[in-house]
Amino acid sequence: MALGVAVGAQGRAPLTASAAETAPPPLIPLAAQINPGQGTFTLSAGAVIAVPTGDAQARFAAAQLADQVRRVRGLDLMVREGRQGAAITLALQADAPVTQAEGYTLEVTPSGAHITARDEAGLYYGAMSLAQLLTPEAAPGADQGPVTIAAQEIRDWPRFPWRGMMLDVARHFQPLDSVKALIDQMAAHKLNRLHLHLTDDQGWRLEIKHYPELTKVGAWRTPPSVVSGQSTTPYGGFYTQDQIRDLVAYAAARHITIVPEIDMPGHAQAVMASYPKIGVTGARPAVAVDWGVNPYLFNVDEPSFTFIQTVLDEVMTLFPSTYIHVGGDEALKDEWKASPKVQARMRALGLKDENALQTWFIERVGQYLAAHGRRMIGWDEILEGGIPPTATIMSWRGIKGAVDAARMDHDVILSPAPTLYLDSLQSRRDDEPAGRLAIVTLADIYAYDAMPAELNAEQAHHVLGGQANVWTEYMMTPWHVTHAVYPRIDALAEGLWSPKDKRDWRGFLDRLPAQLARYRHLGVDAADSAFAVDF
Ligand code: TNX
Repeated sequence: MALGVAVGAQGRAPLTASAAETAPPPLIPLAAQINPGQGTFTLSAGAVIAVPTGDAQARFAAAQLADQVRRVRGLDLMVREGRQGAAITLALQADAPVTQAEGYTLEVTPSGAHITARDEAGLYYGAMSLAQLLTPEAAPGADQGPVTIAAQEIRDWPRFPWRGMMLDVARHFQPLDSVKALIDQMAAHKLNRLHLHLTDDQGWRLEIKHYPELTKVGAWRTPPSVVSGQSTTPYGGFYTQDQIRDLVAYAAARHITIVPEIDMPGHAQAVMASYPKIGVTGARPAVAVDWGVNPYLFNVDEPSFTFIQTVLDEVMTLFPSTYIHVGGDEALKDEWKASPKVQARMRALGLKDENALQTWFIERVGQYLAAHGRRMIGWDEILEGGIPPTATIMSWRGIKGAVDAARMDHDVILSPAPTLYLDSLQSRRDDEPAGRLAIVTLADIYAYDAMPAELNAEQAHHVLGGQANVWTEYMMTPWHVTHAVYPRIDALAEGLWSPKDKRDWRGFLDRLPAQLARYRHLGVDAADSAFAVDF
């Protein structure tokens, strides 16, 4: 592969004790502070990781550390309670030096490595950093046996609290194992929000007990011919509530919150295919087989809100996330314009146009969520009729929506197209798999700063962070999702976690080969076309 700068680093000789002291720390995302120490620490097979008695979360973090070191380096480590004879320790400490949420201290001395944190997420991220330090090799064959790393003290904490990825499981259903594999890598990269786009015109992917047709009908569509040949077997899938509970717990153990999205009032054709009366016209379309923006909208009458609230009741039971995403994007208003009943309701409510009606609609849902202790997120289109008072804005059409909303004292999350749209192509290479026409390279994502320069310090507090979105119109297989995500996730993670003044593109490229080697060991098929551009 044409690795550019990374090639030199990939051919590097295995680390010796003195090289370990000078090599770039193989950390992605880079830590906030790294202070060099004296000497080196060597870890051999059979070494012990000690966790406090009875701390199940710390034990899990230690087990994850051991698992990564075993799979990437081939070293077996043991996890046990009690510090006696331990090479590595993990401990929650109320007075740990790093005070920021999710932060940690990792102290490496010639006799061991010690992680302390004030919260469990910090302990977990300390373990993830140590796993990277212990798997530093880029050169094939140099990555087995005892490992020697430099003595150092790392103090680290996140730049943003919201470090997210969105996965569209509606356009092409994504199997649970693939979602879990994504969660594993998000956690290793210190990302902490997985936004699942669960519903769209092309499919409804979440079992709702009150409305079984949503998954009996709405989860299936006529297969694309490339999949089916001549077959007419329905194409799609959905997650049962038991599967979702398992997935939410799997993510939570890795300090990731799953944020569900139920898209409304547009992108709702699969709902109308299942329950036509919830729509404006009452007509029953088929579940969509094509992409783009379709006309089907939720009605604005009471049965429609009863439906939405009942769905959200089940969603809130399944997903503990404070934030629930209600979409709000790309809702063409034609059906609302053409319906005398909707127009009459609009006038009765004193609303001047359909954009104002959308704001009223979304705010009504937001109030329902607020009454249940949750908070509503919507895409930036929900600003068009005036900002719904309870909304947090996720800005995708550039950053204007985020800037406007932050100035109006609303929290915001940045995920602008095309830069953070991982359905964008990575290169102009002939074998680049299909995607949106924009080319978004690793360097583009690395250069992206989720803090809009337009905001003053007070408004900046409203920026929760950013996320990259994996829309799957083009991604029929888990392989394609993997190709879109890796290694661009590395650039994303560094942008959202590491301090702005630590950003260093060349340094990132020096640290990347070790990460690519980890991907190889873990069977993650990262896109080499990410490097087929001039840096
Ligand atoms: C716009 S981003 C959409 C999605 C598409 C995506 C394709 C947003 C809120 N809506 O429905 O999948 O573009 O990149």
